[in-house]
Amino acid sequence: MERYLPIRKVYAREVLDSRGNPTVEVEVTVGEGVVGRDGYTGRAIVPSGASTGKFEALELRDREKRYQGLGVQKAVGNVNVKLAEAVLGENALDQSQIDQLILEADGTENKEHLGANATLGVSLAVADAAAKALRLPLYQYLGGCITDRMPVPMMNILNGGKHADNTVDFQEFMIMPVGACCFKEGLRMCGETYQKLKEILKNRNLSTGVGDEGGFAPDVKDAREIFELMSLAVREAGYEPGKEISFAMDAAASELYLEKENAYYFPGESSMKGEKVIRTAEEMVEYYEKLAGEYPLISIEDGLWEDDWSGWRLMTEKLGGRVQLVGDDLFVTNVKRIRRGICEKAGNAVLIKVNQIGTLTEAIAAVRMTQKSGWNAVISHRSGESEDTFIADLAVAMGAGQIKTGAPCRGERTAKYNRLLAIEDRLGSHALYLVNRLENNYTK
Ligand code: 2PG
Ligand code: MG
Repeated sequence: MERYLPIRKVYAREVLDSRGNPTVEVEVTVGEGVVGRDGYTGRAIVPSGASTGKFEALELRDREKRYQGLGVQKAVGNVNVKLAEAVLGENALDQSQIDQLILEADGTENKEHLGANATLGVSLAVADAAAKALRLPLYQYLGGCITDRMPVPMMNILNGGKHADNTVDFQEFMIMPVGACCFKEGLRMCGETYQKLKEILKNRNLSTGVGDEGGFAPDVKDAREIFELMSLAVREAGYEPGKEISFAMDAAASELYLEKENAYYFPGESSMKGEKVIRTAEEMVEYYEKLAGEYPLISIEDGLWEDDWSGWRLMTEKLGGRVQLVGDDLFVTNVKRIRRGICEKAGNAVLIKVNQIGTLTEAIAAVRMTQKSGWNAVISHRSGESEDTFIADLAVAMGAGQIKTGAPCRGERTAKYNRLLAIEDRLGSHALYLVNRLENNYTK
């Protein structure tokens, strides 16, 4: 690395996320001059999940009285003392070296010493500061000079599971504008469908309140009823389901899995139907096969729980040829688990969440391994988010082709969509949309 851009200051504070829980914000100042005069300051706010995978890097919480134990003062202190010590004076342009120093300062496999919320905050803020110092947009700094591929939004319009207090057991129901000509038009198509869905729910006296990711959270019976509502909303918005807008879902099945019964329990469906609804792994796969046969369902995330490798293999065998099977809790953005998935043919796509692994370099390694094997990487937000838009730039930088970042509602979600609009604007006629395997393999 020829140019030297020293890290001059690292500072963290406790701020709030979209659920009102504390999280870590980090500011990193770089530059050769006097701090505050001619330095450049990058910043990052760390997201936080609700349906977290058990193999994720550790999010350090204070476990004290304030904020019901969820304070992050220890993580903040770790940034301000240990991580600052580790990276001060180092070259911000050498991201992998910075992340290596962060890993060494922590010294554990899952970041349990300093907390992945501390490590990630520093890692992302360093990249942001470096981009600013070079006067490059972040996506270009991360992705290089030929960075032109806009992601297809995987837009959540109906929330359930741990993200809402309703009867919907699967966590996320999403739409993907696969027939759009560009990101901006895709966003419009999704936004219009979202508003139609609201009208439909209202007319049926169903709740139009929203869940953690901005999707509606009505009490409905089961996945079929939801896909019917979604199909209607798409049609009423003037689009053809399957041709212009396809469906995706995140079952978040680890949350439904009962170890004692080795099966998946559907509490909401059970209460709505007045009978206990429970499905084995084989029955889950059959259920998905039926849903994908009846509706334009092109992507299923976490269809089975996070350590059911044989179930995932079965699901991939039966469905992998026509449906994108995304591992979130299964892979946790961890190259070791992704490698196993690729070898065992368990899944065919990976959800990438930067805070699951705790440094930018490791997250990028996960994307690269995924893409190298011919799989799709989907860059994703967390259910607890902020106004930080790093993942929008990351999705473009990685040429990921897909981004999951919630509904067209709630500022922390629209911040990412609005950032992508600005990026597409800036790319102008160079911007590409839907030129990937998604189009070839998974569009019905
Ligand atoms: C998921 C995410 C994001 P959480 O399961 O994919 O949608 O939810 O951040 O709660 O893990
Ligand atoms: Mg998920």
